[in-house]
Amino acid sequence: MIHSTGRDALVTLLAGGAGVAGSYAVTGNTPDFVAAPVNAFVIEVTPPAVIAFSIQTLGEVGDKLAFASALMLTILLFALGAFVALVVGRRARGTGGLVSVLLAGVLAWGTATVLTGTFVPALGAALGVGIVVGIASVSVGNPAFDTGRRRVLGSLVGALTVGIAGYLLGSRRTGQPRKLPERTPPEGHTDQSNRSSSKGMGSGKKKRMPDMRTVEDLLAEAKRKSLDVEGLPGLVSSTDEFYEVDISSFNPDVNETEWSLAVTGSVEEELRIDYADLTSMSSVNVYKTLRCVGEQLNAHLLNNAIWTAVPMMDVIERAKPKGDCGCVMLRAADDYYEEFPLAALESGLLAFGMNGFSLPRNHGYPVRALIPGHWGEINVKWLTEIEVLDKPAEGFWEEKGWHGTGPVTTVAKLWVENTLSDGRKQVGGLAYAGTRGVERVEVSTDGGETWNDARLSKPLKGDDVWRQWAYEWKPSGTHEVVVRAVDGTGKLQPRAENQPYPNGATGWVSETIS
Ligand SMILES: Nc1nc2c(c(=O)[nH]1)N[C@H]1C(S)=C(S)[C@@H](COP(=O)(O)O)O[C@H]1N2
Ligand SMILES: [Mo]
Repeated sequence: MIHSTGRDALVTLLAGGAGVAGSYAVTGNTPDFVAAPVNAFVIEVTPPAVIAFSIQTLGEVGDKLAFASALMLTILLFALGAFVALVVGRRARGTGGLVSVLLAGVLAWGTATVLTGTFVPALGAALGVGIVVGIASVSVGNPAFDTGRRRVLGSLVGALTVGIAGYLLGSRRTGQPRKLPERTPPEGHTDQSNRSSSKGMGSGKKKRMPDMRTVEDLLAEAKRKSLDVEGLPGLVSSTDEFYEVDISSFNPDVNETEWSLAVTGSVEEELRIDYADLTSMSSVNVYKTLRCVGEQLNAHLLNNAIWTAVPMMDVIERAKPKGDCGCVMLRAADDYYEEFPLAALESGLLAFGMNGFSLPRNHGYPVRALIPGHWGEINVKWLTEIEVLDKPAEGFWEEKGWHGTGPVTTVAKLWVENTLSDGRKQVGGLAYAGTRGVERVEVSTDGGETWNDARLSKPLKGDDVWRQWAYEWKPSGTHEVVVRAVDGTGKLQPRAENQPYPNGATGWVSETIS
């Protein structure tokens, strides 16, 4: 038999769990879910060094740990309220059950409202806690059973039911990306007419002609240029395989009809643009590769997609930015913020499409920033505001000691290792050097004594794209294979070995192959 305080503790924990599940039923995985602010709190109070370690060493496991501890803390918080309600109810005698349920509900609702700042979705939590406390209170009044055990069993069944229902309801997927309409070229437009008319103007002022390539054109180009190497990722990553890095396990769920982007701060005219306006502006389809500064040297937080986007300056310039530091703060719906030089946004894009579809929620729906050549973190997702600053400030990651807004470093990854039918060994991977481009990849099969040029995929037409490489040789015994890239300026990938924190991992990838 469980001792009665033990029983109370168990019942209140179950009620706490039901509260969290009830909240999830209403909100799903969004910031309105009660565990989201607790998760943010956990990240806030975790020392930056621990976060850096978690990102570098634990990766996704670290995220899950943070999430699990947030969930536990939230359950405890609701359990506390349920405990108070049960104690008070017991004092009230006759109407005690009703008092407990009402009090438990009100406490849970209050807690959830304070946590999330929204009071309607908080009712889900109140309902969850109320149901379990209700079952526990009713069982108390029934003399026909061993009330202690019945309370625990009843609460368990109640909590499980709420838990499963909450999980199912909350996991309903909120909106799928939809296929973007094919853009129709302007009247009478062909590449040819474009070129001749630009010459014909003869003003001497070169205006860049709009890039009219469709997503299908780009997909076809990538397919044509891909190396035929078993197991090597393609030149365009599918949306599902594209890596994801977020500051929170709870991504914002922004609706495009309520979304807008504001250009604020030190500007002549603050402006606000909505989704319909943005997507009706003239847009381009481009390849762009993203890489996270927090990844290990040979990890896979490196992908390339086709993005549909509007040049950022087409929007920012309308606000006529002033600003004394020449810098801006990009802000997002998940309270993420990153600071960046205004001048560096010249080539920036506001992306609303990924691989021919509207952006998926986890990659920043409805609109994200893309900044060619820079680490992933400045490619702000769920973008809501561009604030022109008067004096420099620090971004989210920079406050935690990272230097992740600068240009990416050069890297060659060694991702596949094959034995060909003729007995030769084959190694391959992807190489990336931001806007400098990859000029060459060199492979050594003797630990760095001698070097050979790898085959490279033909460069994709774009300013910021990776390239595939592959190399084959006749093996004899064990080989220490080392790869390194040379960027478009002729600079060799740095040899010095460094961990990702704070400037991004450096060194040459090497593998022993026998
Ligand atoms: N709003 C917001 N934008 C963000 C982040 C984030 O957590 N919140 N993560 C950044 C980081 S660290 C990286 S590496 C890229 C990853 O983009 P992806 O998840 O689409 O691959 O998004 C960046 N933009
Ligand atoms: Mo990142």
